[in-house]
Amino acid sequence: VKHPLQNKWALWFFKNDKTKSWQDNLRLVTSFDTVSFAINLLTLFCCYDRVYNHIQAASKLQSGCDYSLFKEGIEPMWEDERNKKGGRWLVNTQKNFRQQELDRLWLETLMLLIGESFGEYSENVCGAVVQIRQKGDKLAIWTGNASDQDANLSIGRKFKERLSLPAKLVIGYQAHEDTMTKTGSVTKSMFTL
Ligand code: M7G
Repeated sequence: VKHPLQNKWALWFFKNDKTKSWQDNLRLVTSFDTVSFAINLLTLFCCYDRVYNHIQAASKLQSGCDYSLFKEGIEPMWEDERNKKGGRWLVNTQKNFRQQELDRLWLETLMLLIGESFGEYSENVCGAVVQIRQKGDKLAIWTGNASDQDANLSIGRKFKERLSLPAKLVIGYQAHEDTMTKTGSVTKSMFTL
């Protein structure tokens, strides 16, 4: 029996090749809408020792790479109609965090999305991104409407709680519009948790 998921999801991979444009570095890996496919995929993400595994754990990617999981039909970029007015809850991690915790957090995030864990606000969720960076890896959930404070706060609380982040680690919600046009290196958060 093929148990359907509520949404169809697409996994994307970004590899930083400076000779190409940002959008040309983005590749669709696969899309799926069944529970069994999702479980297989999640298993691949955590079993990174196998040589035949073409999907590597996030922590094993090179610096500059991203994975994104988005609802089918939404491209993992600011320009998409469904992201344009949205924003993201951003978790900034410390350098030493990658080996210990990053894969666990990415798996939890994928399960939150695929499991439609945000109740009435699951519809506001567009996708999630993990970014491997020298200066500290990043993990984010993207939502579709930066002005919908109730939805975003509820999603942010659930995200922080499910990842079991230390209470002192502050996560911020940033509108893509602000990220896009930022002048300094830090985008101002609309709210923090
Ligand atoms: P990043 O990879 O999100 O963070 O953005 P990083 O600074 O830690 O590497 C780096 C750059 O990638 C941005 O300044 C943009 O030039 C480009 N970029 C990132 N995103 C998410 C987008 C996007 O959605 N659309 C476009 N056109 N460029 C993007």
